[in-house]
Amino acid sequence: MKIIKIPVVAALCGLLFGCSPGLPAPEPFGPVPTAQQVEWQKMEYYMFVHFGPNTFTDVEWGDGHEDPRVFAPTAIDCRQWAATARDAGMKAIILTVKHHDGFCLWPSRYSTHTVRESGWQGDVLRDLSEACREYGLKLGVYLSPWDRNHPSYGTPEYNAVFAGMLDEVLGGYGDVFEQWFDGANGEGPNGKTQDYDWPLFHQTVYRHQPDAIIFSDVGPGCRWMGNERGVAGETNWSRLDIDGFTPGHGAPKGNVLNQGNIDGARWVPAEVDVSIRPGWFYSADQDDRVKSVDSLERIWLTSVGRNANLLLNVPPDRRGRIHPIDSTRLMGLRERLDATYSVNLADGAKVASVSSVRPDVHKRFSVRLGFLNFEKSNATITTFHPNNILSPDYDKYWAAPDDVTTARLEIALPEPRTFNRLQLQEYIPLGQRVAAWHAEYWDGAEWVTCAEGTTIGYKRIVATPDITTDRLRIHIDNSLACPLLNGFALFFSE
Ligand code: FUL
Repeated sequence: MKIIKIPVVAALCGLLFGCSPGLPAPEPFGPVPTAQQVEWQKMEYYMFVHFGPNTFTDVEWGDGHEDPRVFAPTAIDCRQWAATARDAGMKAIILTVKHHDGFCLWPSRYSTHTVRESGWQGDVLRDLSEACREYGLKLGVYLSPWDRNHPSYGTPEYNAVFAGMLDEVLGGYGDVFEQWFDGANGEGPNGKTQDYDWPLFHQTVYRHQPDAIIFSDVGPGCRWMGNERGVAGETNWSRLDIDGFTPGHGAPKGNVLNQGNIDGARWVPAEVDVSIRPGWFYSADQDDRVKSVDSLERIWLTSVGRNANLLLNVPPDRRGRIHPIDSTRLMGLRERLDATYSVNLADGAKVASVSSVRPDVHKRFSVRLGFLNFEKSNATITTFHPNNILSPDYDKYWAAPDDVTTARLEIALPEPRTFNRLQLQEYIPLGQRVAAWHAEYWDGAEWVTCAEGTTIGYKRIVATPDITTDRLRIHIDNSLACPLLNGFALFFSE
């Protein structure tokens, strides 16, 4: 009896219930970010802090022989760094707890070249972790595997030493959102280079900080984007092939890091690291070469505006404080960004027409019982409605049907408005898809192209001439799978 019961019930259901067809949410396309990588991407902007003996010796790469007593900040104040970062609109600080000279900014028991042996008694990492907590910032650490001081460097023992240092740093100071691994791998004090045990290093990071993003030339959490000028590729895929590559000498070519791989097997988004000064470490003779607000704003467009996060280095001076020139520039940039990006000129707009929308799974169904026919209908669902591109809700997106790889959306503004920045966003939790797009505006007589590009990714901002219009069209000219957009905005920069 039991064997036939199920098919009978199933058959009856088939007869009695009818469900209109529709499409479920799109399948992920290619590699997709982890939840941590999506949250990381939303951070957009954070501070790099290079600080150590080099600050006191005016060199960029200490050789590891410097007397640790040279490290002697006179008025160190990590709360001042945190206050500056917060007021600049940054979300975190990443500190060089050990640079290539091997000097540890915490009193490591694995080294005799640390703050403990220095001219200053304390623990910079402790102070900064407390300051970050106080100011609502996340904390990240840069720990250079290359060590020009440690006697075991260049021998297998060093890998255990380095893992021990990671244990101390990642296990003793609270949450760490990003572990920064420098690719530089030169000779140590005994003239040898080191064969790094990356699997051991990664396991150690994840054991203490399972949610951390690991930065290196090849991720796996995020990648170096190939230059220190602050310029990510105009084409920038968050996908990368990393099998067979290693950080440093074994890394993919610079242009690959800069643009990613269109069909890369792993999700490894780009991070743009650049210094506000010519050098990474503070040097008084560079006080007159701090980047201008204009230059920083250009970097914003070539980093955050090109699907990358911006890690801007602001090195404290010999007092152990951020120099007033640097903080003035940071606040100048903040004012400029607020003046530009806090007013979305697409507010109140509607998508007037769209070439296609993904139908919802239709939630209407009918029940037939003999001659009785019950109709039950939920309101029309608009899960993938094109107006979602104008919604501030990150997880609402417009989607095309599965087989559609080109599209056109026409946007009507409530009245003519003047803009010179156009911003698009793809819904990356389901993968990166768009490979070519352009935008047009109606000039009163015809459609005129005002922006074009290849990739979009998490965020793409394009500077345009000043344009006044009440109608725009976004064309997706090529998408590797059905496009999903969750953001469209217009801004004006004075
Ligand atoms: C490089 C290092 O060699 C520089 O000194 C700096 O720390 C930069 C962020 O990374 O690889």
